[in-house]
Amino acid sequence: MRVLNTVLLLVAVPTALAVKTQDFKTCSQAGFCRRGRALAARAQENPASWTSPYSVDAGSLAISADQASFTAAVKSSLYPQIKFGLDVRVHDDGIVRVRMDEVDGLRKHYDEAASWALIADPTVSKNVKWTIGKKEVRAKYGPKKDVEIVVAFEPLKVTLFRGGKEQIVINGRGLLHMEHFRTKAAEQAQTTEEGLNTEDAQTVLSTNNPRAWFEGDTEDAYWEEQWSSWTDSKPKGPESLSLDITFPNHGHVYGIPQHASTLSLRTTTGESPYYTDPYRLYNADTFEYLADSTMSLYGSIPLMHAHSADSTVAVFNAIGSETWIDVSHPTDKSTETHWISESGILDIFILPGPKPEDIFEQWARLTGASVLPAEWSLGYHQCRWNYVSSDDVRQVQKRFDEEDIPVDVFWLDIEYAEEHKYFMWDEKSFPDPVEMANDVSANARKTVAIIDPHLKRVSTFPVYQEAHENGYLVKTKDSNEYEGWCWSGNSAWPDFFNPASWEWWHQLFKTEKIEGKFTWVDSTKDVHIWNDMNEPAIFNGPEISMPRDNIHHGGWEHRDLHNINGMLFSNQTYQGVLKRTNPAERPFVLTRSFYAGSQRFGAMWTGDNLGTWEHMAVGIKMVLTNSIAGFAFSGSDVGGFFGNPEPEMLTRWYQVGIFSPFLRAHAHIDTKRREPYLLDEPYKSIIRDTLRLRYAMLPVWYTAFREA
Ligand code: NBV
Repeated sequence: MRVLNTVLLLVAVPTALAVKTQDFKTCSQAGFCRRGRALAARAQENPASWTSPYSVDAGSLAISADQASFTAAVKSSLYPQIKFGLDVRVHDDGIVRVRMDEVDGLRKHYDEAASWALIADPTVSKNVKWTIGKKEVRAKYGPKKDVEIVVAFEPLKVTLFRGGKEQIVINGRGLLHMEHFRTKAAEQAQTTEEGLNTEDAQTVLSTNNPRAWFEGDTEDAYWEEQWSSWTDSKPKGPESLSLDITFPNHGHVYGIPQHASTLSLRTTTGESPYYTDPYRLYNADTFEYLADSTMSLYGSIPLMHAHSADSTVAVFNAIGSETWIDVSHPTDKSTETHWISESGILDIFILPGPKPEDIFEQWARLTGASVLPAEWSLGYHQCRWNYVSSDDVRQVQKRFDEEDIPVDVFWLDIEYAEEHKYFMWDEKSFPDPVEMANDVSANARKTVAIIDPHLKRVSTFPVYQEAHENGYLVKTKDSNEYEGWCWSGNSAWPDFFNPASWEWWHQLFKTEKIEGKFTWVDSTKDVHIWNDMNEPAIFNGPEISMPRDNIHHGGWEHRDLHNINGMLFSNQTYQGVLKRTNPAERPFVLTRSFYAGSQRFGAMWTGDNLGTWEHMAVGIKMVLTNSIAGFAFSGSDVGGFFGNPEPEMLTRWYQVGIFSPFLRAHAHIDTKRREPYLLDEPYKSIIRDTLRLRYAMLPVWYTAFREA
């Protein structure tokens, strides 16, 4: 079978197809990741002498009036003048939130990631009492009072116990480091004081420097960073966050989608690592991605489950910037992880479990449950890039009916839109979009059309024009409207971090005329939406995305919130579609990019896979991993996006696809048509039966979603 598969693979996909790895960074090409890994290496070289410089100032500890939380000052022995504040609280369902931020710093670390992910401000438990000891503060809680959270003062260490057994340990390995804001000048003066010649001061901290053992002896990519042909200006200087999280009694960790990798996460460090780079979270358009890799893909959910036979716990690291996660297994029954993020505050949620189903409940209470899909959206979706005209759509629908193959939804990719100005139909090929949608609806089916975030910068495109006039677009570091290159040519991107833009976006989806405003009168309430390229994907940007020093609402840099960007786009699309009907009908929105909380707004798919057996297989693991991270409404392109699958592979792919929550066949513009009715027997009938099995099981799917 293996040999056969390889032969089929060669037939199906030319070998040249593979992600352009040179377009994406490895850890060693990202300054903050190098610094984080170097810190871990120094700790490992000096296990006896290594201690975390961070400690809690016991005298400052203040327990809240309701007893449920406490705050305390934290300091680093390396920078006694820099202040940090710690805030620890237990929610009423037992989740522990640990926050730490720099206090009165030169600038502010991005602290809004959790506010986008969470459904509400969690209520704090009334049944927790902290006991302050000499060396630590602790609280026992839970229905059996067998859960205990202990915050040790020196060095700072947070441990969750259950039944006296360690579950989660934060900073047990002393890798916690929140780089404080500094100025180049202050750094120079400081270094000079310590006896260095001024010429070297900017780049060399010297091995005599008491801080060098911890921070390293060079200012590695502190103030500017070159990569490929791009320069990242880094006006705020170093601000990364390094954090070790250990599960001393859990041999398996899961989650942190999205990667094309195994379900149980593999070792990335140590003697014989399976991977050499950490798992990366940096939403990017990694088309033709590898089928076994830690490379980042289109979405990021920084939630990790740790599992053993008798306990499941989880951590959510609420961070919006690029994050790398090293995983190692010192023994079969324990796991060490090291999280390295470019910017942001420490904002960790500890989910105590103890069973997997408890974690799902705790996660849903925190970030929301999966949206309850309209039942039709659990049926079969037929897509390709592109159905080229309204008559093409009608013809495809007719062929499905003639062959009695069940289908519920017909999709339109970017070529429906004139010059890729989304919402605007290409009048030559789609002269009658409303009639076309109605012809689909006449058979109780739906249409899905794509709306991407790149807005063509021409005054004849009202959507761009309105965004431009209202100042809703992302800015460059010099406060100009950012211009990038995408399908629509020279384009701009809406900034949904600006709440003022939301109403404007919602109104675009209205199907009735509103005087003086653009609304989508050329659509119907049965046209639902596909959001693609929302990482955002930008052809001429670094790593096919947006420059990190671009500026969003509130003055935040793109680097701070990059991984959250895609979720805001599908969220606002969902709200717009929801509002266009009264009483509201459930919207269907598919998104490629996502973050923690995206499950509230629709479905996701695993992006541009290849038509290979490896991709068919890894798609299953990716969909399951997404479910583990609370985003159940997920699927992979059936048939593979790139390549022309042989009939057997395509048939097998349908057999796999009907067991994923979201079921859509899709194909690249350069592929041959492959709608199931085009196949010869026995394949056509096998696929028909396969799809009918899916439909026979719809009540099971619908009920499972209700329960989720
Ligand atoms: O819109 C065209 C494609 C789409 O078909 C695909 O599903 C997306 O993942 N899109 C990416 C743009 C670029 C494809 C090379």
